[in-house]
Amino acid sequence: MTATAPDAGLAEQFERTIARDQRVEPRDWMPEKFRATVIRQIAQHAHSEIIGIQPEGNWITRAPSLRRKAILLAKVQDEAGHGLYLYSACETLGADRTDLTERLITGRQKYSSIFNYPALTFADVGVIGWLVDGAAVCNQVPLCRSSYGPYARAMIRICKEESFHQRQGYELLMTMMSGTAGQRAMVQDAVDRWWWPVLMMFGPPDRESANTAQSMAWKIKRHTNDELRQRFVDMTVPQAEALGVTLPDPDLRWNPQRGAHDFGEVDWDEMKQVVAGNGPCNAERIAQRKAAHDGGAWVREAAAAHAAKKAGRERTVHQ
Ligand code: BYC
Repeated sequence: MTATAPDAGLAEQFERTIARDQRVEPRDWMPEKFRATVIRQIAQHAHSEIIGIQPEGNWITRAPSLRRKAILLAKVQDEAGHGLYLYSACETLGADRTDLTERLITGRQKYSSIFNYPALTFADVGVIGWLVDGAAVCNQVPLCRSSYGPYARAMIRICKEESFHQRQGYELLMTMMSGTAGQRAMVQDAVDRWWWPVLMMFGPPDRESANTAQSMAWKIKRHTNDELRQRFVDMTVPQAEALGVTLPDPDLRWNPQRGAHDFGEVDWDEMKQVVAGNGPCNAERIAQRKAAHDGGAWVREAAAAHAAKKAGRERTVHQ
C-alpha cells in the first residue's frame, strides 16, 4: 500500500494531480485524510444502493403486470450491482468489505436518509424512479469527474443505469396519470410524501455541511449540496407540470432575478432525526439487512472452504 509519512515530493505530486484535474489512482500516495474521506463517501453510497433495494423490492411480487414486474426486477438488480461496484472501489483504498458491512449493520456508518421512508403504494415505485433516481442522477453525474479514479469510473455506468431508472419511473407515472381519477390521486399522494425527503438526499445546507469545503478542495465533490439541490428543483418543476402533478411547496416559484426557482425550507430537524436512526423505517431496514447478511453466512463459509480446498489442490499439483 501507500506510504503514510509523505516526503515532500509525494505530497507535491498529489497536489499537482488535483490541481491539473487528473485522477488519483489506488497506488498513488494520498493524504490519509483524503483516503478516509473517499472511503467514507463511497461506503455510504454503497450502503445506500444496497439498502435502497428494500422499499422497491417489497413491490416485486405485487407489481400489477408481468411487464412491470420484469422492469422492477431489472432495476432492483441494477441497484445491487451498483452496491458491488462501489464496495469494490472502496477495497481499492484498503477498506475491508466485511468491516464495511459490520459498520452498516451496527449503525456506525450512514446510508441515505431517503430509504427510511416506506413505499406505500405502487405509485411510490414510479415516484421513487422519477424523483429519487432523478436526484441520484443530478448528484452523481458530477461525480463522474471525481478526483478518485475508481470512484469516477464506477459512476459512469451507475449514472447511465440511474438515468434509465428515472425514465422508467416517469413512464410509469405518465401511464397512471392517464388512468382513473383514483390512480391520479395515488400519484399525487406519493409525490406529496416523497418531495421533501428527496430534497434531503442532497445533504445538509451548505452552512452546516461539515465535509463540503474539504471535499470540494480535493475535487472529490464538484458542487455543493445547495447547488445540486437547486439544480434538481429547476430540473423537476417542468417535469411535474408535464406530468400534471403539484409539488407540495407553497413557496415554490420562478425567480427571474436569480434565473432559478425559489423554494421553501426543508425540515432539517426531520432530516437529523432520520439520519440519527429515528425515521419511520430505520430499524426495519437494518434488521432486514442484518437478517440477509446472517442468512448468507453459510454461502460465505462454503465459498471460503471451496477456495481453500482449491488452493490446497493447486499446491499439491505444483509440489
Ligand atoms: N442521508 O458534510 P456533509 C441512490 C451525512 S443512492 C444520510 O454535507 P458530504 C439510489 C454525511 O454523510 C443515494 N446521511 O457530507 C439507490 C455526513 O456524515 P459523516 C446515495 C447524510 O459527504 C437505490 C453528514 O451527514 N447517494 O441514489 O460532503 C435506489 C454531513 O453531511 C445525508 C450518494 O451517496 C443523507 N441524505 O455530502 C435508488 C452520493 N446527507 O460521514 C437510488 C454520493 C448527508 O460526516 N455522496 N449525510 O458522519 C454524496 O454526494 C455526499 O456524500 C452527500 C453528503 C451529498 C450525500
